[in-house]
Amino acid sequence: MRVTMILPALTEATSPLFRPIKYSLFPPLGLATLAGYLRPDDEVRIWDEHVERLRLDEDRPDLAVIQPYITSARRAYALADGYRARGVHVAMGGLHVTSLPEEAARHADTIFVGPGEDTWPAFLGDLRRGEPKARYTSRTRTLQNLPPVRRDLIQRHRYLVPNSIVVSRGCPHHCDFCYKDAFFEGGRSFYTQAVDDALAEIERLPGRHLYFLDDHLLGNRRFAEALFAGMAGMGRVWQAAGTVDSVLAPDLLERAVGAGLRSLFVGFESVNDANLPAQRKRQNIGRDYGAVVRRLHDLGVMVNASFVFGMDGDGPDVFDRTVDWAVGQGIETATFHIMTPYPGTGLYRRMLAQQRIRHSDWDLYDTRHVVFEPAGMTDRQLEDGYWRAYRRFYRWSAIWRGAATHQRSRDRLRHLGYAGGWKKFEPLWDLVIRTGQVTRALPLLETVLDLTSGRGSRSAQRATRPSAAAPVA
Ligand code: B12
Ligand code: SF4
Repeated sequence: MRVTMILPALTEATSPLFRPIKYSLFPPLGLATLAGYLRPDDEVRIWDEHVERLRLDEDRPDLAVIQPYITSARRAYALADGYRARGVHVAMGGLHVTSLPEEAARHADTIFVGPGEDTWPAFLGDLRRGEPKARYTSRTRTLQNLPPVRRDLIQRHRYLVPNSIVVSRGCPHHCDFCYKDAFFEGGRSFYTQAVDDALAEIERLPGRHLYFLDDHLLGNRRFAEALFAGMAGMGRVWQAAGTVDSVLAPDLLERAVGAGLRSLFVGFESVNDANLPAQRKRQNIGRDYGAVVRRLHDLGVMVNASFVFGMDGDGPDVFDRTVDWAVGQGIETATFHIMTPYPGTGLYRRMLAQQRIRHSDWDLYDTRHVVFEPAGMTDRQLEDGYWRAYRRFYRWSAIWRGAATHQRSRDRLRHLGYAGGWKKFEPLWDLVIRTGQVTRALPLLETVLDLTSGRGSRSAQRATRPSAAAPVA
């Protein structure tokens, strides 16, 4: 069987003028995971429109597999329509399809609702027998006995972070604005690989650097402890995401650092305590955010802080307050978002009931545009404030001020290198991407990440691997 798998891009990512580095960070891991279920004699290719031009006219496979995110849905549907017009069977799945199956079904022969580990192999069997169904809905949630991810189909040289990896699905929490509950509805919403399988996948990855794309790598303590114990001594440096409560949990972060954690994405979401209960962000309520940052920094872990603007408790002062706090804490990088009600989420239902959704132009659901009616400010104030926050946080004076908060000179240097490197040299990154040299920058990233006093590694030596740790969650 001939199969083409496509990750479509939003327009900005394909611009001939300027392409932000974030679109050349990670390969299409979801598609490479699905490709693992194909047979060795199937002829398969993965096209990632973020990094290459698609050659559609010549392409007439037996099956086209397309993965739309909300911002690329329009492009995904156009590609799907084109393939169907050429008589190709089109399959679509993933987060956006699960949120809006009826919309996606208008452009596909088969759609998948929820994660694909059970439904995708069932579909492939049906298709080979000539009996594909129009819709498959996931019921069985497990990461046991997965075929290996087809990393051989990934063009590693096109990505700064070719070693992205996921060892779990979902998260134990239920934040109102998050896509997670909608995607995993009808089954378990947090489950992990067997620790030995995760370690084997890590062993297969060349080089030192890893980026865990798991929603919450620290979400299952037993799994995380066993994973970190298994990774200790591998000499990896890695980045991941975790919640504020997991950072404060005793002795878990130490083990992560001992296994090579050097930077953590943390969802602080809001410096306004009043916003948290409405967003069901229970794991953040009453937590001392300053203590979270200090604990990470004390262990040599850089912080990538995520903030959402436009919650109902936010007024026009929220932007400066957030940036001042983040800079004052010495947070190295920050990601700001305008609150965006994704279809399928609790937030979307609430906004819809209050008639506050402005439109369904998914292109603009990119967390940079206001798509709902804010309570505490105008649309203009919200969008301007969002852009101002980025400018203020990443101006050199703020980067210097943030770096100066660190006690150790290596941490100050690392702050400057990392924050400056990401945001101050975007045109240089653009050039590096266009000349196909992006992987050459990986050793630099590894060096900057590893500029740490390494205090945490000692604690990890103490960590032992629990014996009954294999299948967890
Ligand atoms: C890495 C990442 C990115 C990367 C690159 C994406 C890539 N190369 O895949 C970058 C940095 C470019 C990025 C950018 C953005 N992202 Co992003 N990103 C992610 C992240 C953290 C991980 C994605 C991933 O690799 N997951 C691991 C793989 C294994 O899972 P998967 O891709 O979902 O695939 C599995 C299933 O979905 C299913 N499946 C998927 N497709 C199909 C198809 C078929 C036929 C079948 C059967 C099954 C199936 O099976 C797969 C294997 O298990 C997710 C969060 C998350 N946890 O998923 C957000 C996420 C996908 N991003 C999101 C958003 C909003 C964005 C941005 C708009 C944010 C912004 N302001 O810039 C942009 C624009 C994206 C675009 N191009 O349109 C949202 C999407 C919401 C939605 N409803 O679509 C997410 C969920 C985060 C969130 N806030 O909720 N992102
Ligand atoms: S902690 Fe993060 S991944 Fe988990 S539900 Fe909340 S926003 Fe979603």
